[in-house]
Amino acid sequence: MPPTRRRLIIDTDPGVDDAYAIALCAQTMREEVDIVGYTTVFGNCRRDDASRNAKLLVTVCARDGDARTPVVDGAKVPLRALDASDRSGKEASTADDSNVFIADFVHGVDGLGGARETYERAVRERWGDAVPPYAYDASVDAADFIAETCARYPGEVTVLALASLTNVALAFRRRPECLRDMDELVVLGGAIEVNGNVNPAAEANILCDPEAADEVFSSFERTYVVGLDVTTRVRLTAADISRLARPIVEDERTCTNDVRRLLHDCAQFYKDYHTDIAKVGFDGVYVHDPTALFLAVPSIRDAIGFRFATGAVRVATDGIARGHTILDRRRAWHHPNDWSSAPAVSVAVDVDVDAALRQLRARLGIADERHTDTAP
Ligand SMILES: [Ca+2]
Repeated sequence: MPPTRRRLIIDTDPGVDDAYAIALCAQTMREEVDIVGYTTVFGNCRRDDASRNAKLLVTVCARDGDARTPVVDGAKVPLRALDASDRSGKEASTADDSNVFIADFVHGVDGLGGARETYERAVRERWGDAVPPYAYDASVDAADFIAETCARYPGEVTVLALASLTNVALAFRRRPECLRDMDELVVLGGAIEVNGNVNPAAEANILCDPEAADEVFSSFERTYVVGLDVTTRVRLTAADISRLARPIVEDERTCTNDVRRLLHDCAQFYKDYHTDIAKVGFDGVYVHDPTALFLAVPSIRDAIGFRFATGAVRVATDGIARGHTILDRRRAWHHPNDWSSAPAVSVAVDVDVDAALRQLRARLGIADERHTDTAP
C-alpha cells in the first residue's frame, strides 16, 4: 500500500530555485505529497511577483485532471517594517513595499531570470486571458490560510518555508493553536558552521526577516532546518542545466518537457550570477530549495541520509551579525541563557550528496540513463 500522502503548504518567493522545488513537488511527488496551497512572501522578488510567478508555475506544472490550488498572498514586508500597534500583521500583505530589499541581482527583475513573459504568453495562448486556470486566489491572507488549514487538518499539515518566515510568524502570533495543529515546519535558511550568502554572518532567507525567524525558532518544536551548510553541497552543473532543454520521453516520475524547458530558461540568469557575482568557483548553480523539499518528504528524507544536530536555534537581530543563526549544540550550561527556553529543533548538518543528486537528476529527467552527451 502506498504511504499516506503528506499535506503540504509551500511558502515561497519564486525565485529560480523555488521554481525547481515547486516543479519537482507538483510534478514528481504526486504519490508522496498533496499540495494544499501555496503562500507567497517577498524575498527573491516582490510579493506581487512571487504570487504571479507561483500562479504561473502552478499552471505550467499541472497535469491533466489536477485540482485547482490556492495561491495565497502573504507578507510584502518584514515584521520590523510593520507599525508597532499591528502585532498580528493585518497590514503585512498590503503594506508599501517600495523600500524592501529584493534579490533581483540573483533571480532577475521578474524573479524567474527574465523567462516569465514567454511562459505567461504560452499560458494565455492555451487558456485565454483568464487567471492561470490551475491556480486561484484565496479570500484570506497567507498567515490566516496557514492557521486555518492546520486547524482543518490538525497534525497533518507540514509547512515548507522556502523564504523569509514572516507568514509563519504571523500565523503563530494570530492563532497560537497553530503551534499545536501544525505537523512539521521545514525551513530553508541559515548558516550554522559556514558563512552566510549575503554577508559573512547572514543567509538571505533569514536576513529578510530575522525577527520572524527568531520568533518561529523560539516557539515551534517540530521544526527541521536546512541551511547553507548542506544546500551548497547539492549543485547542478552547467551541463545538467543544458540537458533540461533536450526533450525526453515523458513519464509520471519526471518533470514534463515543457517544465524542463522553463527550468532551463529561468536558470540562465541565475547561472550567470553564480559565475560572475558570487564567484562560486564551479560551473553550475546551487539549488537550495529542492534540498529543503527533499527534507519535507519523509520517504526522501530517509532515502538521502540527512543527519541532524538537535538544539535551540536563535537568530541575532542586532548589530553586524543581524540574521546570524546560532545553534546551541551543547545544551548544558551553568546559567540559563537566551537559548534555554527555546525548543530543540533539528538542524541538517549532512546529507548523502550523491543520493540527493540522484533524486534531483532523475526527477528532472537529466540522469545519465536518459541522456548521454554523445547522443545526437
Ligand atoms: Ca526561496
